[in-house]
Amino acid sequence: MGVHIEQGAGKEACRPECLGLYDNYGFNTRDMGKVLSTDEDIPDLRDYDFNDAASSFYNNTERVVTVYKDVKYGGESLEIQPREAEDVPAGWNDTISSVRFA
Ligand SMILES: [Ca+2]
Ligand SMILES: [Ca+2]
Repeated sequence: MGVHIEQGAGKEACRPECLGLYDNYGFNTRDMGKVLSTDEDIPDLRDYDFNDAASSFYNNTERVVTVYKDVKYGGESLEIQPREAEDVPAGWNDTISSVRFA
């Protein structure tokens, strides 16, 4: 399905079998914002105007996904487990620049 960006809140705003990245903490439930849903690798989130933006995530897949602070899978990385849904950890707010599926 590729990459979709829309306004939305809650885990249900993440498309099925996708990783969802949310503009704001708490899956945009406190402050409405954009959610990016993807089922493919994204080497550069600037291509989708979603660079250094994500504050929470929902991995709505059975695959491990790794997110990176720099484009092209560079810099610090964070593994997100299948079905994990969280605010980004300390030091990660508005830093994610690329996304790769295992
Ligand atoms: Ca943010
Ligand atoms: Ca970054």
